[in-house]
Amino acid sequence: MTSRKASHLNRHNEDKYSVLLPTYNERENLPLIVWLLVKYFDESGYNYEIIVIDDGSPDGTLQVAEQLQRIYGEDKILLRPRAKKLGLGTAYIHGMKHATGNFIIIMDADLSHHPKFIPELIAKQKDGNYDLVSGTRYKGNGGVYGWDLRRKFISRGANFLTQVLLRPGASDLTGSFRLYKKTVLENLVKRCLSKGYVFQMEMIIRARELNYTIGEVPITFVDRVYGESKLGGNEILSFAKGLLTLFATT
Ligand SMILES: Nc1nc2c(ncn2[C@@H]2O[C@H](COP(=O)(O)OP(=O)(O)OP(=O)(O)O)[C@@H](O)[C@H]2O)c(=O)[nH]1
Ligand SMILES: *[C@@H]1O[C@H](CO)[C@@H](O)[C@H](O)[C@H]1NC(C)=O
Ligand SMILES: [Mg+2]
Repeated sequence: MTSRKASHLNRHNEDKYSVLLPTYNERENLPLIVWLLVKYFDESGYNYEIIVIDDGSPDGTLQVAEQLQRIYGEDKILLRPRAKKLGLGTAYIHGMKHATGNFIIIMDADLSHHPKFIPELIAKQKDGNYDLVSGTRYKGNGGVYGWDLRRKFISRGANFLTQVLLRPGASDLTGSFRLYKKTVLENLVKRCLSKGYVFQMEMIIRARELNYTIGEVPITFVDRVYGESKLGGNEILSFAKGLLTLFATT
């Protein structure tokens, strides 16, 4: 189907997609990710809004976001900043409170998640009326680019360990490129206690517990080019702790 045709078809669709973009020091990445989001949404014709949740980035990300808001309009770019870095989990909850869409898309703002996959997430959701659709790096054409061996090993290892321990019914647990029905996401975050990398995983585990249906779409994940990576020994340790806590409590 050509994009013009799709755009024509979807314009009268009642659904609205709220994209939550948490940012911390993403000054270089934000203009491009927003431009790509606008491009793919305009092409497909779906109604959308982009909610930027900046946690007091010292690099001036919020000022960049304000400029983008002037360019694309206040109905398309919503700013919901917080004064300081309070973590990803609460950033999603904060952003969600202001979302007006009946669907929520969660993704990283560092260009690791390409907006070109969003129409596929949406199509998949419609296909089976799934409660949530998760991008997966571990199925079909999915994959990871730009990671060194150490990082690939850690990610694969974490995923494998979780598969064995928790049998979650989804192939990519630590990824964070997902589409949720808003009511489903609200219900899930209420039940999720973990922080950091474990949060994404707990969301899937809880979804499984609540018998939510999960669709999957292969995605490629590209390592950030701009900005600093934060995966260190501390994160790995807290991930292991979180995983064991989940194992013990489910
Ligand atoms: N609002 C907010 N956003 C955050 C926070 N921590 C990270 N982010 C954003 O969340 C997304 C994912 O964080 P990343 O730092 O890319 O995490 P990662 O992909 O696991 O690690 P690297 O890309 O290797 O650094 C990015 O858009 C970050 O800017 C936070 O405390 N608050
Ligand atoms: C989920 O489905 C199982 C098996 O059908 C059932 O036993 C369980 O009560 C359901 N849980 C919820 C929360 O609906
Ligand atoms: Mg990243």
